[in-house]
Amino acid sequence: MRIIHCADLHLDSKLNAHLDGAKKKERKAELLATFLRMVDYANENEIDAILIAGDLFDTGNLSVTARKAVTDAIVNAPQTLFFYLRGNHDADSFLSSLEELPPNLKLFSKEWITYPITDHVTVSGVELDETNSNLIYDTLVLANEKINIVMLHGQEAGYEQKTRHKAEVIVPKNLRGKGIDYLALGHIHTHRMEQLDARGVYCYSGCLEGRGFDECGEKGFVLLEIDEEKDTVDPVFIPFAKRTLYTVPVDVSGAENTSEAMALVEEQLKTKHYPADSMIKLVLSGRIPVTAELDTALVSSRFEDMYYYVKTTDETKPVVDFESFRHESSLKGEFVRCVMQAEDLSDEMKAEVIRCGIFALSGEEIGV
Ligand SMILES: [Mn+2]
Repeated sequence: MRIIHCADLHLDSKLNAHLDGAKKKERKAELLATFLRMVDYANENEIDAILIAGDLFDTGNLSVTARKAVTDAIVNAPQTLFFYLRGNHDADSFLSSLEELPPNLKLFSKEWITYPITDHVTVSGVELDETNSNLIYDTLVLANEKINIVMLHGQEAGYEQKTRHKAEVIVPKNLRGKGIDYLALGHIHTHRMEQLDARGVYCYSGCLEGRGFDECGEKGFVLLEIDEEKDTVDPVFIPFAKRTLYTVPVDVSGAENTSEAMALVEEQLKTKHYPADSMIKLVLSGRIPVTAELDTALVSSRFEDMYYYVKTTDETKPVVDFESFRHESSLKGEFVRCVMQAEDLSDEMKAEVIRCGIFALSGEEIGV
């Protein structure tokens, strides 16, 4: 038997925080298309069930397109069971829009529900909220002789919260010794798998597509190969995203202008071999002369033909070569000397004031 474990698809995500313009709309469509492609994969590879461990949708405010596409994908794959456990982002609008529940769509509630897939394999789950999240550990009862898959959506206790939205906490160690073979989790957007106890593992599948640069690297789902005779569950991560996001730090220390910075960026990109459909965030760092002009928009434009999307952020620190201004008998020189003597400014503050002042005096735009 083969089962897909996915989570955190966040369909209909507005992507406002991550992208701009037409790309936003395109990526939104791509998120949905990747879900549909995963269902095609299931149809083509004799997958018996798809576990959706929460956050199928990003909000309750669903487009007709997403609602219809997901419904049709489920209805048109009657041989595949869809186990849909709602996460903190999922509202009721999808389920309430269904005229009737497709027989292959299995849902969960605030109390444990166990579904047998075969005589020997079960899928259990419970949807967490603030009232039940502490109570689920004592109420889970599984048959020890079966292969037991359990689904939950929440933040692993002790794991740094990176997502912006509050979710219920899961304490995996409280689920030890319960007869779990595979604990399919959702909420954390990076794939990771850990030993639960002597018998089972717990696993976040991660999201199916990265949306922003806090979701870099390979994204996809977990394919479970279950051998009912040998009593084994073998999970394998399958990268499946249409695009991968990369954050690329580039040290541009010493660059006197945008051209020199771009040369350093180019050098760096040459050593990587990112596919042309990637999304790239260049993070420029290092110390550059206070007089250096650095135009991040130009840097992005320069490389945007090489990739699907490029954005650039400037995290450089300006350094003031005080000596070069000491004897300069110009307004700039006078200004720099004046700032350097200010006693109530930190060195960092002085550098920033000088940088802005010099650009203002040169008639350049001041990027702050
Ligand atoms: Mn979530």
